[in-house]
Amino acid sequence: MMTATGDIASDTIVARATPRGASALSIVRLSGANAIPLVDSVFNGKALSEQASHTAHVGFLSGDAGLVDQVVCTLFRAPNTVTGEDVVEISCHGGDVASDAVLRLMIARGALHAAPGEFTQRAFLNGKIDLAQAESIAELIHAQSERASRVSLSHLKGRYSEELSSIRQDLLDLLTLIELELDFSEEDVAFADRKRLQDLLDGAHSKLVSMTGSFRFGTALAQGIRVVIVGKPNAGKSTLLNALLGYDRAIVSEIPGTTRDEIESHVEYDGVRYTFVDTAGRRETDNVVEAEGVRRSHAAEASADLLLELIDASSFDAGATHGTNSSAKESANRLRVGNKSDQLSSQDIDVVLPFYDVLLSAKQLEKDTEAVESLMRRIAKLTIGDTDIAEEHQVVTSMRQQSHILAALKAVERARMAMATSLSGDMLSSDVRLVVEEIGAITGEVTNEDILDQIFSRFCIGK
Ligand SMILES: Nc1nc2c(ncn2[C@@H]2O[C@H](COP(=O)(O)OP(=O)(O)OP(=O)(O)O)[C@@H](O)[C@H]2O)c(=O)[nH]1
Ligand SMILES: [Mg+2]
Repeated sequence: MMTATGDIASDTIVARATPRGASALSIVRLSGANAIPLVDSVFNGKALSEQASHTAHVGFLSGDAGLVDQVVCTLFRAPNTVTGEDVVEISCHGGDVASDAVLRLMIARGALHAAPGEFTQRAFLNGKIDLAQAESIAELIHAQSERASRVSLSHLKGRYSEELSSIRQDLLDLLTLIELELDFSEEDVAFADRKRLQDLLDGAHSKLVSMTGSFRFGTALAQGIRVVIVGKPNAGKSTLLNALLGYDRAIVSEIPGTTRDEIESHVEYDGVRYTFVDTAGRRETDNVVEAEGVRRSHAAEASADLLLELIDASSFDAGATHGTNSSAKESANRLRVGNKSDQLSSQDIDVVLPFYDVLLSAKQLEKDTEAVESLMRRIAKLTIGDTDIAEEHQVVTSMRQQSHILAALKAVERARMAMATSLSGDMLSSDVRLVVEEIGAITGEVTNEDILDQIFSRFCIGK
């Protein structure tokens, strides 16, 4: 585990811990070796430097220009603090005036204004949290739904990191033995239990596979899902949007070309935020306003995670209706939705059914919450896959982590191969080492030196 450098520990940083704007209270927070004496020098009340950790003290702050505010200072002494350094939280009066004055006072006394994420960075450098936890703090702040914040919280609690660390530690132990074998290669000894290594690699493999599999869900949680409704004028796009939202957001009319501007609204389903975008109908038009709408709807398609291609199934014209030329990015899913099924006889339905992924009546959907629910399920399945993830703490939400997990997975696969074909211990050890490094990178553990340390600390080989 890394420790803080002298430089960082001696710099005391300060920042507003609550957002700007009107509120009952604001909090200004300091962290660093000088945090307590610094605040003490402007605090009229008890001598803060003599007070115990985790205590709160009321008093007045005053600077050269006089009284600044009446405040409560809460002291947290290192190492049991959020950053691992001495921390003072100053609760002052709400609004920007008081907190700005407190901030200015602290900076005048020598505190440095914190850079973005600097408190968290110090927590990491002081070994209070690992990288995955640091990332989860950022996620938590930006969480778009309750479920997203639950996942971030469970990462923060550290079980995710613990599981990764324990896989890594087990592999590291075996790696040590494999490397020891290499040192004795002429004598042909085997210290490392191959069966145990095989089991560990298998275990790591299945855990990593389930983690990468959760990334789609993790990203959906973190960023939401964008669903764009496209189709010809009058297909019923706006009607479908309204049905999905559960209220009349878009104007619906029998006049083709009703929707000109894109209309965007959000729905939370199963903890994920879905943004639905209603667009102008696709057609050639001389009307400049409508033409601009059509141009924009093509642009909207490019940003979609899923395209709902709506087609008026009641004016079904076999052969003609089904050519689509969309500019949507290749990866976007599509769902071909036949609309206005209420206009079809059961015979018609049999005929048209094979042409669509879903056949429905947007108009009836407005009164049928169960049908909306089933459409949402379908949409969720297409965009996220399995959302029924029990092990919330294993959900991967960061691109950085995902790339290390993928790299670790590749190395695990190579290591298993090396075992199966009993290639040289050299190959095996370099692959296992890679797995250890990649897993370590997720939580920010240092690896190369680790391995050396372990070899030298556990075994006195004497050479
Ligand atoms: N019978 C029937 N009519 C529908 C259904 N869905 C929509 N409509 C009607 O079709 C017409 C067009 O609906 P809109 O939702 O405005 O269609 P749109 O695709 O948004 O059209 P533009 O905005 O012009 O591109 C309206 O008169 C709706 O009432 C449906 O399921 N059944
Ligand atoms: Mg419309």
